[in-house]
Amino acid sequence: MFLTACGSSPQDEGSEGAGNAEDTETKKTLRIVTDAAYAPMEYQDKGEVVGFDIDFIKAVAKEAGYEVNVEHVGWDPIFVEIESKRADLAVSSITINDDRKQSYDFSHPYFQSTNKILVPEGSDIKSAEDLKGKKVAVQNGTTGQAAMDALLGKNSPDIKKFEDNNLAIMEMESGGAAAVVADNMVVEEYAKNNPDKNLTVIEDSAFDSEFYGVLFPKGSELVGEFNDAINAVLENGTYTEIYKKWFGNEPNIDVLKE
Ligand code: LYS
Repeated sequence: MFLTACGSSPQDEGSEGAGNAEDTETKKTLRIVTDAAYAPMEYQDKGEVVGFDIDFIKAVAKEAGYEVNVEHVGWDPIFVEIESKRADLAVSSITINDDRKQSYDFSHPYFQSTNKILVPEGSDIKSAEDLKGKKVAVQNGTTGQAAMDALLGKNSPDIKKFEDNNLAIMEMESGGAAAVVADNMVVEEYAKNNPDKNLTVIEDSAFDSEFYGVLFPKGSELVGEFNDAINAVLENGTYTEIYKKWFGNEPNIDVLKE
């Protein structure tokens, strides 16, 4: 039988096929949680969770020797699932910041990002400063919300918070908000894919440069293994391949090496 004792007895050593013990080991399946409402980073397509982050984490997990099961749970639940250790890790365009680092562990940065402003074409909003006095829709608990808290005041009624970013965009489209503030890739992709909606994306140097990391429960033993695997996919061309598939151009990998 294959699945008896772990420590092999001496007579096993000469037996046929006694090569790599890992070959016969079943790979552990990790439970990965995400908020699949942030295209093109993570979203649902015909009931499947897809996106840059999903291809990325699958490649990294494969490199580290794990099977994965990616589950859409929503943004706020991600943090509950990770803190309670019900999930092994989360990948969801999650910006590495000091606040989150107090309660969670992060991998090395794997993606650079910044907040940008999405507005209808012809809007008089041309900069972050112009958002003052306007209703702004954001996803609750994001760096976009934090940026608006800083700009408009923490409990400003002008900040409309939504459970996911698609709802924030819908709020603007139905006239309930003048703008959406969210990560650049997401608002740029949305404006580009919906030309009939006539939307414009505004950048402003007032928004910080941010880096996404894989989120783990504090003290997770997976962090080291995943950092090694991330380095490997960055170096062996897999990351570049996935990046090109989703964004059509070459990534700047150097910026990820702090
Ligand atoms: N990168 C931002 C953050 O971490 C937005 C993430 C939103 C994901 N649905 O706060």
